[in-house]
Amino acid sequence: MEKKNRLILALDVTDRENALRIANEVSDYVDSIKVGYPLVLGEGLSIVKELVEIAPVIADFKVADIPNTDRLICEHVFNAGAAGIITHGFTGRDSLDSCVKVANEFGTDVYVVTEMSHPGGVEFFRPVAEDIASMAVEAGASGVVAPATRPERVKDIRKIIGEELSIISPGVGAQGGSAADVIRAGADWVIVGRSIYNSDSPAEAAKKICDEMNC
Ligand code: U5P
Repeated sequence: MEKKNRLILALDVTDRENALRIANEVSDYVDSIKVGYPLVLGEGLSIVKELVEIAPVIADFKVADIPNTDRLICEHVFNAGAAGIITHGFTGRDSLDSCVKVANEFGTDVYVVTEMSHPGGVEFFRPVAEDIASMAVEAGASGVVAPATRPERVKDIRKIIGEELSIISPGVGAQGGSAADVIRAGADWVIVGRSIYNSDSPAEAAKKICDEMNC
């Protein structure tokens, strides 16, 4: 993903019309659009084909299954035109390897969740986040997902993954995190949803976050 604005839009609206309107409004300010279950279950995977005309798409399906099922999911997502996919890591190295293999065939990116951004994200993830980050490096993932709600954890995870892998970081705005703080802590991109798509002016909201990050 080309680093221009350091902002990824989490497009968790559930209908096509709003999705396309918001995506078009903020396209100057975002490097990518993240879609997940809310939008894809609402409108089908074909929405990805439409959104890639506006910006590169990352599919946040937090893939977490056996290697064969993971492979099938990744193939669908990349055939639809997504430039990247978010996977879990707790399912183990063989499952992650399967996703990375498909991504390499398509020339796309795999981002692995390390520790989630919501309060419950510390309950089970905290003790394994570093191990998952190391595994992401060893498996040849493109990057990891780490919490903007805990910039100190982004710092810890950056130390483990080094400079080659990217950190994409959700939790800014609605979840309480600060874009500037988490970029300072070592994130490459922030992922922002509600603060942008629920705003009366998504473009202004996106611009404000970009300004905070000096991009
Ligand atoms: N997301 C998180 N935290 C994680 C991993 C993913 O918030 O640890 C996703 C959410 O599913 C949502 C987006 O799509 O990032 C954040 O949205 P918002 O809180 O900015 O509305």
